[in-house]
Parts: sequence; structure tokens; C-alpha cells
Amino acid sequence: MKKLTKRSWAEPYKMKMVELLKMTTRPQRVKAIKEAGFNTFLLKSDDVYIDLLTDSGTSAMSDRQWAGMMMGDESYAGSRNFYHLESAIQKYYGYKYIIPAHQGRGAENILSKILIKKGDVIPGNMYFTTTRLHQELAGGKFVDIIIDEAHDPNNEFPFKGNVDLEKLDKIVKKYGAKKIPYISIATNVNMAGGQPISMKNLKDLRAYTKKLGIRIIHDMTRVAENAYFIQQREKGYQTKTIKEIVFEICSYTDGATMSAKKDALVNIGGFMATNEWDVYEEARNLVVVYEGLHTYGGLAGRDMEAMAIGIEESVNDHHQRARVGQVEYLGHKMEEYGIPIVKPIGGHGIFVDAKAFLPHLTQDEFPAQALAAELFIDSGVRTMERGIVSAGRKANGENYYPKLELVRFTIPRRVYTQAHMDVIAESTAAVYARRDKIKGLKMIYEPKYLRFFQARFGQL
Ligand code: PLI
Repeated sequence: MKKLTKRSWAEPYKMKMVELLKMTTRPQRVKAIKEAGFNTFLLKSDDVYIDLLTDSGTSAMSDRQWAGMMMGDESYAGSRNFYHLESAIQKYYGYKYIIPAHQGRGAENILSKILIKKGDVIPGNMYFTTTRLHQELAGGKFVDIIIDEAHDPNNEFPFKGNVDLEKLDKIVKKYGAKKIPYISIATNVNMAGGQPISMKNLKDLRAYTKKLGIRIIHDMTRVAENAYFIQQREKGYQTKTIKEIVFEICSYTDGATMSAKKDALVNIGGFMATNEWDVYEEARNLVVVYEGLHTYGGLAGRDMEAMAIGIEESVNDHHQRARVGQVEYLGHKMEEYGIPIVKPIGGHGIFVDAKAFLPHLTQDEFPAQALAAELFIDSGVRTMERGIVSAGRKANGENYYPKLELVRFTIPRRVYTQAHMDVIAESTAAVYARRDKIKGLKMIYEPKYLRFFQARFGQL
């Protein structure tokens, strides 16, 4: 008889509706990936079995959110749903003023245009693709100040999203505080593998920036996942709720951008928030140019209602435990098969270390891109590249060569089951067993911006 050694968690919801998936054969998948130029972004989703391309806009909404959608007030101005959203943001995040946007990058565009002048420098805890591009388009230069541990997939430091304050101090001394409009701080750093920043680090950063009058702008796309890790790992936070921790994180920052398509459990939506009246006023001017009126920002009333409800659901302790628990379940399965993954296991997905998986390929042969294509061929599981293709080119045209060359298995929230996780791990193990046979790729079409979305490749 097996002895009871632990009690499992399970999802704090049950299913009410399902979406049927198309099952494909290997020859069909080979044809599909060739037609997609070996880029998983160019596949038709009908050809995909388990879709781990992103956790962005792919979560399942709750019955409460769907009910909220029916309560959409589609007035052009002053929709009641905007006021619900504003109240939810003020209540759970504590920011004073908010501007809705169609998604995260819409908010980034407006914020970058307001705060960045030509020649400015924006230090941050690792770049994110759209965030850095908007900073650059506004005339700024992004400088990475994340701790070195974040660049090492095997380093098990629990807060790999932390800022290295010495690196920041060097940047401040080099350029002067006047050239730094803000520090760009992401919670649960996406490109590092969904790695959290600690509350202590954030407090230290606040103390440092306060002296110099430099803002902290918070990319809060995955703030609740970060809060979960603080609750699990940081001294003094075990008895605090996710809600309390999220609120505290936001309190050390001056404003935020958010892609609500992740943590906040909606299929579309985002916002910019600020505690400064002047910044808000300018954002109200710009939002009408780029997004829509300041009370809808490119969204339907129903989308804002779903977002207000999603924000509330996202700070629920049981929800976050199940969300990150599922990601950890997949990560542990992969580890059992000896698959090299970024450690510690992150919040929104498993990041496979493609350099370690395919050591026979150079980074110029796009190992992560090649591995993502091979996984799709094996089982119809769609993942994405987060390496040299995503990193793009510098202003002088040279490629960035990021230390991390990863394939991201991003888990949508409340969508897949534990059995799906088993299938994903087994498919990855099957590909790992024949890894020596996997060939590299060459890029045959490269778009100007954010090339990973639309680039095309051929096999070497
Ligand atoms: O995709 P948007 O425009 O709603 O949000 C842009 C964005 C900003 N910050 C962070 C940390 C993100 O992860 C982010 C979008 N991420 C995507 C699409 C992803 O697949 O990770």
C-alpha cells in the first residue's frame, strides 16, 4: 500500500465548455511547418494541437467574466465599464490615474513618447521586445541592469529578476540622473524565464531612485505571478496574501504599463497607469491620437468589464497556486527526462535551454528556432523561440547575441490539463532522444521590426 506523503493541489474551477482540437499526422505537420517558413508564429492555429506559443490573450475567461461581457456599455464616452476598470486598478494596484489601451504595446507607445527624450537612457531588468523597441523609437537607449545570475540558465538564485544596484549606479554616474527618465522594472521577467524580483530589491531600488528623483515604471504584465513567488520564497511574506503583496509591489513604483492579456486573464486589453497628474494629462492627449478616447483606449466596453473582473480573479491565492503549480508540474516532468531547462522554474512557462539541448549548432544556426519547429513536427505542440531571433539587431545593424537561447513553452491560464502537460513532456523527451539529428536553420526573410514574428527560415 502506498503511504500518503503529500496532499496535491488542484484547479480551483471546473469546466463548463470545451473547445475541440484538430489532431494531425506527422506528414501534415511537416508540410505545415515548411509552409510557415519554420516559424511557429506563421503556423495556422488549426494545425496546432497544444498551443504554447504564448500566454498572451490565450487564457480561459471565467463565467463571471463572460457574464461581464454581456454587461458591456458600448457608449463612445464615459462607459460605466471604464469606471469599473479604473476602480479595480486603484483598488488592487493602487495607481491613481489610468489610461486604457488596446494591449501592452499601445500603453508602452504612449508612455515612451511622454517620458523619453532623444539621447535618454533607460536602465531595466532585462529587455522585453516591444518595450525596448518603443523606448528606442522614442529616442532612448535601453541598458540591461539585471543581475548576472539571470543570464545563466543553471543558476538557481530565487530572484533572478533582481536589479544589480551597482550596475545601475555605474550607469547613473556615466550618464547623469537627468538623462534617465525612469528605470524600467518588469515583475516576473519574461525573457529571463519568468523570474521574479524580490520585494527587498524593489525597496532598495526605490530608496536609491528617490534620492536622485528618478521614476520607476513597472511593467506589471505578470505582477501576480511575481507576488506568488515572493509569498513562497521571501522572508516575511509567507502569511501575506497575493493581493497584499501585489499592492505593496506597486506602491514602490511611480507608474506602470500592463498587457492585461496575461495575468489579468483577458483575451485583449491593457493600460497605462501613473501617479503623476502631468503625465496623465499628456497621456490623455496622446491616447486619442493612437488608441481612442481616454475612457476606452481602443477597447470595447465589454473588454474593460472582463478586465476589471480578471484583475480581481488574478490576485486570488488559490488561482495563482494552481497556475504556477501547473507550470512547475511540467517543469519537473521535463527534469525527470533530463531535459535542460531554465532554473528555478518560472511563472508562465518552461524555458528549454536550446544551447544545451543542441550543442552541435552555433547560435547563428538558430538552435531555439530549429528546436521549436522540430517539437511541432513531433506532436503538434507549438512553442516559440526566445533567443537570437527575438533579440533582433542593434541600431548599427549588428545582431544581438543574447546569452540565453531558449524555447519557451508558455502555459495559457486555465486552459490545459495535467494530461496535456504529460504529452508535452513526453514529446520533448522524444525529440531530446534524437537531438543529434536536428539540423540548424538559415534566415531567408527578415522583417525590419520585431523580426521573430514574421521571419522565414530554410533548413541548412
Ligand atoms: O503583447 P502586448 O502588446 O499586449 O504586451 C507587450 C508586452 C509587454 N511586456 C511584457 C513583459 C510582455 O510579456 C508583453 C507581451 N508578451 C507577449 C506577447 C508574450 O508572448 O510574452
